[in-house]
Amino acid sequence: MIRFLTAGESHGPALVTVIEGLPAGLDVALGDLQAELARRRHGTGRGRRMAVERDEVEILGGIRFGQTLGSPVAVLVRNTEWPKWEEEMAPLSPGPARRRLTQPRPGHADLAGMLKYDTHDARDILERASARETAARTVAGFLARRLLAVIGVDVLSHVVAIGSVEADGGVPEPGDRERVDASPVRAFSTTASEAMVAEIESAKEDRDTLGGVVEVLGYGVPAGLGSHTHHDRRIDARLAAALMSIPGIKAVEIGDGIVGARRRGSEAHDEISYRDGDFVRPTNRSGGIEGGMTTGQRLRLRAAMKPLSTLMRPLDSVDVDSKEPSVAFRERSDVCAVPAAGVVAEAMTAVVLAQEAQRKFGGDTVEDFAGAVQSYRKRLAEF
Ligand code: EPS
Repeated sequence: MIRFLTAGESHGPALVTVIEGLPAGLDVALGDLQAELARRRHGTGRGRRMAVERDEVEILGGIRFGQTLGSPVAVLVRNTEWPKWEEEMAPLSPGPARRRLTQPRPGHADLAGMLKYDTHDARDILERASARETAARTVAGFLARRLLAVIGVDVLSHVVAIGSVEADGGVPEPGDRERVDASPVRAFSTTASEAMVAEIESAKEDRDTLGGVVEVLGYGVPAGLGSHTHHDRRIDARLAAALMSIPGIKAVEIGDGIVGARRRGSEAHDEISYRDGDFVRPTNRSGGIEGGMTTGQRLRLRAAMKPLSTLMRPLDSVDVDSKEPSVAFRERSDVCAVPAAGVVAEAMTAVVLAQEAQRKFGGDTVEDFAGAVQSYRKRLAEF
């Protein structure tokens, strides 16, 4: 089973991703990985760091001559901002910190983390709670996507809401990736994109922050990934957990999950017919998942992100040293990170799809894997 771990603090020297379980023979190009990391940095509403951070990548293991070996892949993403933090984040110097952060931000991991790990410096917590870590997840997502590409599966996200501005309902196809990425907020429609940019500019002027909603679409996903047979094999549960694990994500919807709950059964499902040797559905309200298994229809998931909790007009808090009322500390931050969250949501979705595909089809080499998928597709065609 493919699995991955990441390590590294937001302002530490680097992030590391270790991903294992990939078959041998997967083509990997450094330029493509760098391009994927750049997609995550882009977007109106990101702070100054995103303009200067370069995500310097080094492959440390698992890849030889541009192909995976079947051994764990280890990738280092250097924080090019590290020189500014060398003292404050020094791994070995005895300290102390020049500035201890003692007024936790409501909505952030600060207070719960300080209580749990017994520290009066929120930096000990926020450095790892920071969404910087999602750069390392993007590496894992990139490799998972390479595997999915072998069997013609593609994953694409777009932003469907920023604050109170909603997109008009258009859904991109795989060929629309460049168009979505060209939008400063990764929205599919130009009108929505402009309104979302205006919403972010206005929040920035008010020194406030914004959340929003991203939609993730999976194309070419074969029927039968995941399983109804056990709680932890249901792919909707696994995808929801994967998306919910992204910092700031507070709700996940599969297909018409939320609106569907208000409909009658006669209006809530996707009727089945048989045409030209295939089972077809006139609608896709399920979002491509029934009974914890993919149906072969387009996968459609949504993830809602809360507004960022680092505010330039900080909320009320308490100083953990004096216990006196205070306002939360301020850190350099973003106004809105929803466009980036979409790229991370693609990565997490790709990891789960690759895991489930590999669980089903196995294979120590890309050829074994592709061969198993091909014979399964043949079986489905003859069903
Ligand atoms: C983040 C705050 C900002 C973001 C950062 C996440 O960082 P800084 O405080 O260094 O300016 O830029 O995001 C990234 C570094 C990234 O790569 O996405 C936070 O508080 O979570």
